Amino acid sequence: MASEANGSTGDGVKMPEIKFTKLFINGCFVDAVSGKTFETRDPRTGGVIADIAAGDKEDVDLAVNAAREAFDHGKWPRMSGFERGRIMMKYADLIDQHAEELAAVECLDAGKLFLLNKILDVPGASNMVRYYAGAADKIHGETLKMSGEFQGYTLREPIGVVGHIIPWNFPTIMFFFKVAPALAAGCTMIVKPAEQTPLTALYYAHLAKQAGIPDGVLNVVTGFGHTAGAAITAHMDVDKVSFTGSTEVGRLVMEAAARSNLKSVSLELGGKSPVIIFDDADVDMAVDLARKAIFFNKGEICVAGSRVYVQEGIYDEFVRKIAESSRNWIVGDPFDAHVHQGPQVDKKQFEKVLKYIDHGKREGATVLTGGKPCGEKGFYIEPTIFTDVKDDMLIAKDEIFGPVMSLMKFKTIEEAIERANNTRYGLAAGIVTKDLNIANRVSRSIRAGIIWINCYFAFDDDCPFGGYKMSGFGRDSGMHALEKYLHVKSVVTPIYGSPW
Ligand code: TXE
Repeated sequence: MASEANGSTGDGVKMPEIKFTKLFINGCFVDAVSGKTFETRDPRTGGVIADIAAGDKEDVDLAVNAAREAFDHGKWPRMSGFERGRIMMKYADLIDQHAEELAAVECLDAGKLFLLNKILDVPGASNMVRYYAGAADKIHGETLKMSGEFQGYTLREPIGVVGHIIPWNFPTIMFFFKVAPALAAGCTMIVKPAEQTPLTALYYAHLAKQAGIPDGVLNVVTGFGHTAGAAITAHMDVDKVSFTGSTEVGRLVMEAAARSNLKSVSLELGGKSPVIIFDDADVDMAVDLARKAIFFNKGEICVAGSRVYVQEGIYDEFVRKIAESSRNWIVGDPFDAHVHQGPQVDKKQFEKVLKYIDHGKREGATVLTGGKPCGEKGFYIEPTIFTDVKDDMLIAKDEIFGPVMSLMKFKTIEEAIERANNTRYGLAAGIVTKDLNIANRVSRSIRAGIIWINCYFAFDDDCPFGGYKMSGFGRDSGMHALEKYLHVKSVVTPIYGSPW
């Protein structure tokens, strides 16, 4: 390992003080009704960072009551979109003012690189808030050309009380993927952050209050999935659940919605995304792209390019170069600015990834690089590349959610399309070629929600993002995300004596 991963903050970054550990309900930080807490841990060492209030059904009831009251009788859904946008702009400025501290808290809690949190995740979040702030006063209906003696128009109204259940891999970005469009739409909400990474969500709740978002509009209930999370999905007074997480839990969310009040559901779930590299590609560029596509954020990304298909003409050169380049991928303390990859988020994920690596070896795939944990303590794993992978091996089929690439060879464009689509998931795909026709043909043939041509992870606030197949449905980001938080109401009036 390039850095000692010894619990120091490296590079002199100030270790953040943990200020917020309680539930945020109706504008106040409060203990859980049960008084119970759980530990959030530092993945660099496994040591405890803080004890966090463990919300459960009673706490969710309180948060939903607060959100219901704020929706039914409060100012937020009733104020002009312009005024909501103005408050959201202030919220965005406050996020920027606290960027350094937020980035450090996120690094400590999630093992994500401090520097990237500071220059990408936190500013990305504030810009997302600004994007939707700008949209808040542009939510229009349409006029309807009705036949006969009627005319009509549509209103787009906030859907109501929303439950956002979010994961741990991008705690900041996921929070605002959900919260920013819902705020702009005029909804009120309860956020349940992942139990592994509750800290920044509580900080964002505090900043929301400072910005002037009224009490009860944004509530945060920390706790576990089977308790707090399940209580949100089963609640009779929650109008919508927006979920990002595993496909298994996505299924439970839908079941709970069906068994309770048939609340609207949107799901952003797992992936096993292909990166297809054609013979005409610049091999050095393709190596760099494929390396980042799987190792960025320690592979804990739903759109990670975990299946890499390389055409036979450049396969050998690609294998040689990617092996070399992944040896230069530095694993270590995420506070250290020279490090590329921090620790996996927790012991459970660390063990899950190692189990898959072990499985790959036993299935007969060849370890080209990595293949084991690194460091004396904490949850660090070497960037791992398997060759001789067959499409039906578990490592080529399951979402590993770690720094593990399956590298495969193909002959023809038709074969690449068929094998890329041979998955239950459909979140993302990458194509590397200089041939415009190949790029267009393949991007139309792949069943996935986002296709990157000669790039990867190119996100933008204006770019809708979500899955096909078992990667879920509904879109985060872009103007499409606003639609999830709006109802469409038709209003019809008669016209007497109209010649039309
Ligand atoms: O996910 P969970 P886990 C995938 C990835 C990862 C695997 C397991 O493959 O290795 O899922 O991760 C809440 N009712 N992804 O176990 O359990 C939970 O508290 C309501 C991909 O952490 O799905 C957390 O807030 N909520 C993914 C959130 O769901 C429940 C990102 C996600 O946790 C619940 C994360 C329940 N019964 C993991 N059970 C992506 N798409 O990016 C749990 N939760």
